[in-house]
Amino acid sequence: TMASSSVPVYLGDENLTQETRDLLSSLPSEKGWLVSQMYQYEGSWHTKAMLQGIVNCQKHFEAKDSDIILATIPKSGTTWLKALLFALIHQNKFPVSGNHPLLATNPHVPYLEGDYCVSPDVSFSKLPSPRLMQTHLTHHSLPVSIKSSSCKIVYCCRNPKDFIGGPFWDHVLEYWYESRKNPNKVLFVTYEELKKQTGDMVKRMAEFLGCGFTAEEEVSEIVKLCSFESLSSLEVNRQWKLPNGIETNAFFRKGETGGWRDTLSESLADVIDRTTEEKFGGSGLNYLLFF
Ligand code: PAP
Repeated sequence: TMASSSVPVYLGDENLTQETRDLLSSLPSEKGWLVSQMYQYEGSWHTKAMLQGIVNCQKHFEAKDSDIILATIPKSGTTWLKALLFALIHQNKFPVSGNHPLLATNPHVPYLEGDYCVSPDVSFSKLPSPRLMQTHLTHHSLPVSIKSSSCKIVYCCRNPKDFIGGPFWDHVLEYWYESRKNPNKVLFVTYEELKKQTGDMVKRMAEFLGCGFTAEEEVSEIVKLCSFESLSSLEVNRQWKLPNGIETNAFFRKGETGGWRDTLSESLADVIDRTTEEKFGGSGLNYLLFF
C-alpha cells in the first residue's frame, strides 16, 4: 500500500465539498479496484475525487471557440494524441525539425475533470490560445459550454479487448453519433486506425483543426517525433512524475495493437467481439476500424 502522501489526488478524498458528499450518498456505489468505493454518476463509474472534479468542471469550465478538446477512453492513446495535436497546432511556432518542446517535456496537457479534482479555481482561463485540453468524460457529461461553443473535439477510442473497463460502448457510440451529426465539431478516430495509417490520420486532424496546409515532409516528421519509439525512449517520459504524482513511464507500455491475444482467453475475446458487434449494430460504426 502507498503512503497517503503519494496517493494521486484523483484517488484521495480530500477537497470534497458538502454538496458532493450529499451527491455521493445518493449515487449507486460498488466496491472498486482502484479505490475501495466507486460511484456511478451519469452512467459512468468514478472515484470520489474524480466526481468532485467532474462537478467542478461542469459548473465552472468556460470553453472558448478556439479550444481543442481531446476526449478519450482511458488508455486508448491519449498520450500519443496529445503529442500529435501539440506538434500540429504549434507547427509554425515549434518547427518539428528544431529543438522541439516534446523532446524536453512529457506530452501531458491540462486535464479538465482531473485538474478540477483539486479545486474549483483552476486557472484554465490563463492558458494561451489555442488551448489543448483532455477529458475522459462521456459526451453527455461534458460541460455545457463545450457543446455550445465552436470548439473542436478530437475523440479517440480503442479495441475494447485492449482496454477493458467501462462502460465502453456508450462512450464510443455517443461520440460516434456526434461526429456524424456534426463532423466539423467532432472528429472520431481509433487507436488502430492511427497505428495503421498515422500520416493520413495526422493530415485528417490538421484539416479538421484548420491548421492549414501541412507538407508531406512535415507530416512524416511529426509522425516520427510522436512515435512510441521516439517518445518512450526520452528521459522525461521514462523518469519523470506528473504534478499529480503519476510516473510518466505509466503512459508508455507496448504501444501495439492486438495485445489482448496474450491476455484474454479466446472465449472472452469472442464474447467481447459479439457484444461489440451487437452494440454497434445499425450505428454505421464499423468494428473493423478497431483492428
Ligand atoms: P491514459 O489514459 O493513462 O492517458 P493513454 O495514453 O490513453 O493512457 O494510453 C496508453 C497507451 O497508449 C499504452 O498502450 P499499451 O498499454 O497497449 O502499450 C501506451 O503504450 C500507448 N502509447 C503511448 N504513447 C504512444 C505512442 N507515441 N504511440 C503509440 N502508442 C502509444
